[in-house]
Amino acid sequence: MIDIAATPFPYPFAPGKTALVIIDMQRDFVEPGGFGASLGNDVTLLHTAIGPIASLLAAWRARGWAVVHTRESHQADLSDCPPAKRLRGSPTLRIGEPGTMGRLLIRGEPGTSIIPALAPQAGEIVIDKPGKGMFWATGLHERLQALGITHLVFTGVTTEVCVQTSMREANDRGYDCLLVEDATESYFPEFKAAALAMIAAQGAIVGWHAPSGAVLSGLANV
Ligand code: C5J
Repeated sequence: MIDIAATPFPYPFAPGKTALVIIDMQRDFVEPGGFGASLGNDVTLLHTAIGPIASLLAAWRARGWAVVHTRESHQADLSDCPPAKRLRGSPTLRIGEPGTMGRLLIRGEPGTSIIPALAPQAGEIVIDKPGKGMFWATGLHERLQALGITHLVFTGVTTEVCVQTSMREANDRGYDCLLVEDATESYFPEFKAAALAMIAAQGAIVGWHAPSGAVLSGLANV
């Protein structure tokens, strides 16, 4: 085990048993014309996370460790999209309606593809998830168990929605989880700050957080 400098205390990193998780770095959240923009958000706020995620991804790939990419997406007939999700609020476009990157959040449409800077490579796990959390209706837990994964390092968007939900789901399943501070972003900076604080509160009740620099320096000799 390696100790990574983290909040609220050092994170015990398990080389080879720690998957890098990249949540929903898909065009629908990061580029204009997608689902994130349809909800009235400034998608450029998410762009600062791309560089740190790319650095972590390169570190994992260099070591041959497991990488998980997720995409929030639905089947074309919307049979896995509850009306409560599709009909809530007043977006300019709803899930399944056509936008500039195809039908919003529909599998196989251009908007659900991962942005080119972080495109998955052969052998990496790619999960299409109908919910905010990455374990609901995906079979991911069984795949991680089969690989002997015990620890998860989280990155991606958005911090307080799909990232935090996935991290809480992972914590309940027994994984030790670290969220990388500069490799996650929100449309709401104050929500990102609050999510980081509540994750690490009460003795890491959901997990740890640390900057990407601390993770990369911890791995330097592995
Ligand atoms: C949202 C996500 N924000 N990936 N999805 O609806 O966080």
